[in-house]
Amino acid sequence: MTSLTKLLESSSSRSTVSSSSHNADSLERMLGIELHPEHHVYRAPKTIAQDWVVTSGVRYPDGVKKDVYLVNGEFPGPTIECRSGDRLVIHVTNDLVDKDISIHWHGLSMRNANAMDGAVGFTQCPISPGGKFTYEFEIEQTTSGTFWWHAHSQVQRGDGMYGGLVVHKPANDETEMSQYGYENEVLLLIGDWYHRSAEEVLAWYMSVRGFGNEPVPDSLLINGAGRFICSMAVPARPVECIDKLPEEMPGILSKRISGSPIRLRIANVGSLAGFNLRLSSGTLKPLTVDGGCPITATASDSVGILYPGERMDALVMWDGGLDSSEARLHISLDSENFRYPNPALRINQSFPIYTNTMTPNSTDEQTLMDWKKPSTHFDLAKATTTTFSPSADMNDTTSIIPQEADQTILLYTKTQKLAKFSNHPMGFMNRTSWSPQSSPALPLISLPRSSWDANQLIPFIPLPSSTPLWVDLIINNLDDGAHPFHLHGYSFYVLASHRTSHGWGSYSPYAASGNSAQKPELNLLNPVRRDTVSVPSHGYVVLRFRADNPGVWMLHCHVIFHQASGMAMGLLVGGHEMHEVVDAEAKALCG
Ligand SMILES: [Cu+2]
Repeated sequence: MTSLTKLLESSSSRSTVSSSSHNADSLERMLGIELHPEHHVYRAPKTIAQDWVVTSGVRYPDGVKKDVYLVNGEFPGPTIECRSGDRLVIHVTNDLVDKDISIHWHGLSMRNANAMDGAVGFTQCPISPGGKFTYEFEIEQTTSGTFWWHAHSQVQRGDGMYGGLVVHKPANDETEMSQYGYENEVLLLIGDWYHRSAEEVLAWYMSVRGFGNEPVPDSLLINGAGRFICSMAVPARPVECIDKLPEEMPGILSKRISGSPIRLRIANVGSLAGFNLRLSSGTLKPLTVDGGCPITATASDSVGILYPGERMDALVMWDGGLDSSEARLHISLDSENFRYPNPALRINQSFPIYTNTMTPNSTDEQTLMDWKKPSTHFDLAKATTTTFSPSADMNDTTSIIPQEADQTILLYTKTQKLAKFSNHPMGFMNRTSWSPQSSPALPLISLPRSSWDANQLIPFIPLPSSTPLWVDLIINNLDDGAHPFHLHGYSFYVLASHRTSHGWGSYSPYAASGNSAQKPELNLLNPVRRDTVSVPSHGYVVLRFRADNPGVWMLHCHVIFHQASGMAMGLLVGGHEMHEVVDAEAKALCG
């Protein structure tokens, strides 16, 4: 087989051909995943059942050979499109030879379905090779937006076990298409990429050889495709590489939908880096963050930073130039966590909007980036919502944010290299570095709280039958880089986010004096509601949520190396004796 055939075969593993139209243009390949809101927004809720078979296989996502995870033969895995109120039934079969797996549904509340959350160590034993498990849960009527699913076992997410999950908002008086004024929706799963396996990369990070530096990625993928320049490979880390010809890189969009208003749904599916986005011509108008929280934003030249785990929807504002075959989407990786040079990585990359034969070399690409310095930048960290209380809860007066929380959980997070742990970097939440429950090695959900081991930092939040409590999570970040924290089972209001340019900036409501006693101004008027939030370096966030969803829910940094080295904990909301709710199939996974 020639290398070109191999490459074409690998890049055609995911079907990108639209089935909605029958004219010849519809056969044009596109990199963006075209969504079909019209199939979902007008219908009644229903059950969507899918069979997923997980395997692995050799692919050349960016031209470099790598063993990646496949779901039904695809990388990335299947895109789930549904509407609020749908029931998902996903039958997962693990056809891998020697890897245990689990799937997490990032951003969904999993109400009444804690055991389906996919968090190994918390809510399930992993699915072993040859094993099967059915994830079954209902998406709440009030939930809509851009979500994604990914492995929550070891570091498999870093090797491609992920996919998109879009919950369309049903049309009531009007559709979101008419509300926001777009005709097409396109999903972009964007993330950094490593040429070695995530296990190898993690092992390097955890060894003393890495000096605690996060591994710097090699490449960047959109929907599983990128373009690595083979000559940039580092001699010490040889790769099997095929340079992609320009015409082998499909455009993000198809000419068929060019000029029409387009809603981009963008998720950062990467392992480490945040990124900024920019169009070579035209602007982006951010619409929502995470699970559909509407934000106030003007059309801007560039938008960012979108951190790992976070999502953003934006309207493409055409200025005519985007119709040109030179139009490109620029992605700049945020280098905050890059502490040593990786000559293989191009931090600034651009992807063609339409399939064409022009591909700039890296010097041209840099020039292109400089060519139009953004005059307007929209800072996602400063976003506020358009509604006092996001529309999903408009009829729910109990969701109006109170002046004070009923319970406060104060957290400090730090990566430490301690002599007693042979100087391996370990992530800590307060004084606890998380690792899965051992002796008995069972998920927490199946054990009484009294038998959880010392690596489980899981504050208890009572769930009174009358009114659920409002809880503040204060996360102080004592490290040099940002940590994007993700809470399972909930979304939260971001009441404050503080970054210091120098020195230390932490906050404790219990401090009587000193810098950390200074109470921040809390935004109770129009805070964004998210499920993943970047905690700035030497800064903190104040998050508030109504603890009305019982279960044991994980809270962790979404940087895969931090999560895997212990920067994780949980919250237990209500019910001490939840092990009674675990069903027979889940029990069987634990052998
Ligand atoms: Cu982190």
